[in-house]
Amino acid sequence: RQSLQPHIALFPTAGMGHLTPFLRVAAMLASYNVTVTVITAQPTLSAAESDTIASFFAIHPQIKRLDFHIVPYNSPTPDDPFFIHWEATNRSLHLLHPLISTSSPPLTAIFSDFGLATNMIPIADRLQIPTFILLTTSARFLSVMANYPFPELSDTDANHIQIPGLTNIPKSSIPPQLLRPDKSIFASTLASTVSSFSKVKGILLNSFEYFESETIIAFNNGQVQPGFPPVLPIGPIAPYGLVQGDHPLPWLNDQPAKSVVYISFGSRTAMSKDQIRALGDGLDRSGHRFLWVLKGNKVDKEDKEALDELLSNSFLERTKNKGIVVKGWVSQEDILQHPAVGGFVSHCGWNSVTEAALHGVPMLAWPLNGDQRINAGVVEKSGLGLWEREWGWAGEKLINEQEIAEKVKVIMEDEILRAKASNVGKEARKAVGKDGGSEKVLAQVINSLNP
Ligand code: BUP
Repeated sequence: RQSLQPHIALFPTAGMGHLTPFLRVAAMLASYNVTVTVITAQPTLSAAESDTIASFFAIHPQIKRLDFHIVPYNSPTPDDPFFIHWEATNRSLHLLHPLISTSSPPLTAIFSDFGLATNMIPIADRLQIPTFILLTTSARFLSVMANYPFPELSDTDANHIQIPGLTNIPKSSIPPQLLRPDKSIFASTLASTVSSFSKVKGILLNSFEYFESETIIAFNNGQVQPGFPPVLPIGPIAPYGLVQGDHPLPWLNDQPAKSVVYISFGSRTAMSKDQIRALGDGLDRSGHRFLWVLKGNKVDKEDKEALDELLSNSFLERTKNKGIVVKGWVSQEDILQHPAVGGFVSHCGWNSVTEAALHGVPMLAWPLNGDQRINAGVVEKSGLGLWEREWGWAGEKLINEQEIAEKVKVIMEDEILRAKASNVGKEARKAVGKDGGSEKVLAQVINSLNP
């Protein structure tokens, strides 16, 4: 099984939040002269995923493409469509071995999404190659995962989950589906993944020492869990320069430096109509220019409502000279590095957080689901932004326009916050720059995989 260079297969689960970092790492590996195969589960759930996959392979012809056709799965209980897709992929994974066992040159490692790791490890074992998990969330959320299922809580610590070696985490930040006795797909996938952690060679983090030093150190000192695999910060994983979607850039080019607040809640979060209206009024009241990416439905193919069905004509008319609202895909990486952008209102999907970190853009963390409250804690602690904890999970309460306007003004006007965020940006760029911590870790991983 001799070959001249490593050959790594990468396999993300469904959702842009998973596909994006995998494609970025694939492009990075290819730039180190590694042979790379990207495996994607087909058909994809969202149009954003299929469009992105098509344009990625068009600009990276040297990267091998493996479309893995999954058997559809009808969940007996209602669940998030992205998690149903994960489950379908897991249930189809026994079909993968013959497709990759004859790869040329032979595979030397698999980088798996955590959601597929349990079923991927036996395949890698048969091929006698290591599995790495490429983590799509924060190291801090990994510390929650590593302690799941949570032990029975005594009365005294009923409001916190204990994380050995680190500060405890309030239950109010734990995704509610992990605290309920009924098992969602997310909860059961997590439970099985946790038992796989000890079998992987390493966990690659889209994070960097400065950003999550306490957590990374606690993991690598064995304090969070003895025998845990090394956690390997290689982030913030750099964009790979895909140009796609509706471009608000000509509009941004006409705005003064740092005058625009960018608002996006990621690829799979739609707010209630009332909350959308209050957010619009809050932006208007803040007095700042804005660029708002608006979603009306979790799955983009089903997002059919026009802008004027989600926002009133009077709002659109009133704000037409100072803000734009976009429905559809934008290139967030171009927006966050644009000089006109001075702040980012975000749901704190981990990719969005690391992208804001890379460019030092002050954030207003407005977490709504999943790992996002834990990620918001990282944003707050690192100085990258503000988090108003009382705003709760999605739909828990309606946040009114005045509260929103006040917070937007802070991230756009507070010079101390801006300086702290800018410092995070400097540290992030140092980490991925030449001889930076993350750059060195990635080079070491690649060297360790030389056949
Ligand atoms: Br929306 C949108 N353009 O219009 P997150 C998102 N993105 O480039 P999510 C665009 O998609 P999970 C758009 O830059 C980021 O890389 C954005 O990932 C990009 O959130 C990615 O931020 C979205 O992790 O995923 O989509 O909610 O739930 O897995 O966190």
